[in-house]
Amino acid sequence: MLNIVIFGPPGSGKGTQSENLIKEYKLAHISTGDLLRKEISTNTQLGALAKSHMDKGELVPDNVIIDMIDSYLDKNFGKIEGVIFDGFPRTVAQAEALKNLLVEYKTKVNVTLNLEVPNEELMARMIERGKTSGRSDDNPETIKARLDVYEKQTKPVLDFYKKEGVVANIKGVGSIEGIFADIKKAVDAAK
Ligand code: B4P
Repeated sequence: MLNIVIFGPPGSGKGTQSENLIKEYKLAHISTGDLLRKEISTNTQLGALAKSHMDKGELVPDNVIIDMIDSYLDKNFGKIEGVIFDGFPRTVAQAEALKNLLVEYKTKVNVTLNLEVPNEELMARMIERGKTSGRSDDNPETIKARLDVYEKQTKPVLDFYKKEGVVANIKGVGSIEGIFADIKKAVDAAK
């Protein structure tokens, strides 16, 4: 199996580059952000809970997210050749839970792609995206909160994966194709 974590601050291009990864490697794609937005758009109880956090730029509670991943793996394992984890894990507790879940399936994270993008660029991208995305979290105030949450709660996940020896740093500024070429090199080296 080939399991990839695509990691980086909000707006760093995780979703964008995941689309390229899916085409290239025929892997399953799980975006916790997309799953949560689907719950919101279908007005579920989980969606209402998620929205109350996402609109403030906060993370959705770990137990909710871990349950989503657990049930996804439970339903799909055996049918897939690997997974792209996009926007997950976002806390050290989530990273530990993922490690334990993958051990159950006798597999592991092969590579964590760390997309590096300066904050000014992130802010500009998300403000631009907000003009057309309709995402209620793509406004300057919430973006600031999300960047702050990233620094405090999500960045430590990188140290977790550094200890595991699976981090590949990728410069996330430039053309989407150019960035993907670097990603491909890192993934091929980890296979
Ligand atoms: P996500 O849906 O994961 O969204 P994101 O971090 O904002 O975006 P991403 O990095 O995928 O950026 P994209 O490619 O779209 O999370 C949203 C929220 O959900 C979180 O704030 C949190 O509340 C909640 N959540 C999700 N997962 C969670 C978890 N595990 N635990 C707890 N809470 C969770 O790119 C952004 C923009 O940049 C796009 O418009 C794109 O076109 C543009 N772009 C991309 N690459 C570019 C490039 N090279 N140059 C110029 N522009 C580029």
